[in-house]
Amino acid sequence: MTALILASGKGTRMGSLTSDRPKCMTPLPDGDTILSRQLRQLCNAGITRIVITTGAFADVLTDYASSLDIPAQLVFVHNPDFERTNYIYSMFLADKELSGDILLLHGDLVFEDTVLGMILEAPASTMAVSTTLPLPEKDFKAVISDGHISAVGIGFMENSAAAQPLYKLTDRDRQIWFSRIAEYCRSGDDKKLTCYAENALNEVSGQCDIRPTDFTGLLCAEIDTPADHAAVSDKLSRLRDRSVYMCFSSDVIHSGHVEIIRKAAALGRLTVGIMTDEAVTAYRHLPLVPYSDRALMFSNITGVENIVPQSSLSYSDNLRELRPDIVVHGDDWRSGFQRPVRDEVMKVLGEYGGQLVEFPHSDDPCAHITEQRMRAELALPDHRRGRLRKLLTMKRPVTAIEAHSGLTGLIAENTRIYENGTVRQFDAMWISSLCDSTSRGKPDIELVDLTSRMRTVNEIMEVTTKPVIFDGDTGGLTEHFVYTVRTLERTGVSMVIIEDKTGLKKNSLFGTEVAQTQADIQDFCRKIAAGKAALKTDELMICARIESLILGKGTDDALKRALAYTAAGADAIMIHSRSSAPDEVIGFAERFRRCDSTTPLVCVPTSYCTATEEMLRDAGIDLIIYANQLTRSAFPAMQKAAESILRTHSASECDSMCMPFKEIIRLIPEEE
Ligand code: SPV
Ligand code: MG
Repeated sequence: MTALILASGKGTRMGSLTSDRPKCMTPLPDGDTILSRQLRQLCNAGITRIVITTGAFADVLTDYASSLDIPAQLVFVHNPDFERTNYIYSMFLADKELSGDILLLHGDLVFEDTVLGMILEAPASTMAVSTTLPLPEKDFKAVISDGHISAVGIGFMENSAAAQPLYKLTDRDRQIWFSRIAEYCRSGDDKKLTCYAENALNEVSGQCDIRPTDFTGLLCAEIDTPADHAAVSDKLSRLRDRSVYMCFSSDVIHSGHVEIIRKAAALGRLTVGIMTDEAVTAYRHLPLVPYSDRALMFSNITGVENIVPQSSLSYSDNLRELRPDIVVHGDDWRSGFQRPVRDEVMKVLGEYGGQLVEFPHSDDPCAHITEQRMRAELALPDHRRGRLRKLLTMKRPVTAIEAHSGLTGLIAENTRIYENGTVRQFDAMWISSLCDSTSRGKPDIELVDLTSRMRTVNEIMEVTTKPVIFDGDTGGLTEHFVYTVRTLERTGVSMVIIEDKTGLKKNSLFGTEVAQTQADIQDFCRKIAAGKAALKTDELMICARIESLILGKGTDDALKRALAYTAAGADAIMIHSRSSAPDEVIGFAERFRRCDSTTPLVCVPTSYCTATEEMLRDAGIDLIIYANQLTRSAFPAMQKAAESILRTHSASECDSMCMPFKEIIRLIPEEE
């Protein structure tokens, strides 16, 4: 690519600084001049041919530029009429030296490498603009409509942003603009030689595709006056000391990460925040690679000076503590669920004058494939089984929702809501005996055999990655239970919950309306111990479910059983209740916690649905299971649709209750 530097002007506003040299030779800190800095930056960016237009002090400029030993071909185009023409005429004269895409810049422009990189990487023609800087009094403004620059000028126009004369022009757009410049310069009208070249551009901008590149937060400024010179020199000397912050939550490092880290490190001293396991779990899934390993991986990338933990999706705590000059992020968070996080970052940066710098998000196909592979790993039994136990150590409360088919499994897996910059989703799935039986049109009395139940489990596991909690009913005979736990363990189930009932089991929500017998404490303890002894790993959790409150035996009995069951080896205790208020569950939880502060406590708020997660967590509950809501909500919807067809003799009314068929056929994407 060829660069065109316009350096013909006199720079009269610079006073004595331009009495014996052109403005582009004005000195900057570190022994540079504006021009030597530009030339070095262009060469570093890979530009090998640079056309410089000269005018005032042409010889001084030519000798100076040639003496710089720049590893690029320098071509000088002299504008002999520089006194009575504007740079539009220099561009006209330089046209014969140009071909293909070009970079166009004014010789008095000082910018940092990052801005040049953004311009060069832009996918189309582009101009440097700042959407947040105040509009300058005298300098360029660009009108942006629909993501395109439609006009550039110094007058105040609607929808305009501060702009700087740094462009990349594709071959096509260069030809369109320069042809109109040629018409201006050949018109014989003096006014067309003294106007801005952008006047010609504005007449043809509709035919061009020039997009803004936002340099907000970065140095890109013209030097027109000694005051500009002082301000820019000051900013330049402070560039190296800037502090920069970024955050990562990824399990893998791919080229996109290395690239954005390189760009961030070019802006200053880079601190990388690594999201803690708890933070990643809250919004995505338990990371496959733990925090300490992820921190180590990122600390070894060139450019990373410092690593700190970031304990939530929100940056605010770290920003307030570290007060970085710049936060770097990909521009993909301008929309979507991370938008509120970005808004908060902007607010906190605004509190102390920090800046946000966003780079275009790169959709790296390799990164996508790696991400898919990681997801596939999450679904493997050995990866899935232990995750519930880990989750229980890092999150309270853990939540699970029932699933009884591949489809409901997908709802449990994929349903998310975005709330104040965080994501809420279920952590696990509950394979309810009630819903599994109901979906087969059978009563919940341990009639559906283990083979059929395992088919449901496998169907769900095939299309999901989240931990599975299996409703083991009574666990059956102890002699049978030991085989059940091995089957579940091998399949990758994370927890089996067995209830302390014996004989013909009926659903607990019948309470004492039906005859149900609670198991003998010692017998049930033996079942738990036998199940624990049968396990090959310590990952599948056996949870003992206490039915004392369901059967009207009271909290004392429940507590006595809970302590006996944990002593027998239960990994967790589930307390069940069919009361319409959560009081008895909360009362039990508080008493249990006084005796046992660690064993996870599980509850199923079906009848006491008014209980909030916060309320249950505060009482000491660790795992909340929403045991039947998908089945209970689907059944009336299906029944209503069926009734509507019968009533109206048509599917027309029912259609509005249904998901569009175009959506249902795409609901389950085929694997690529
Ligand atoms: C289930 O979902 O099958 C349960 C919970 O065991 S309950 O229906 O409340 O008994
Ligand atoms: Mg059940």
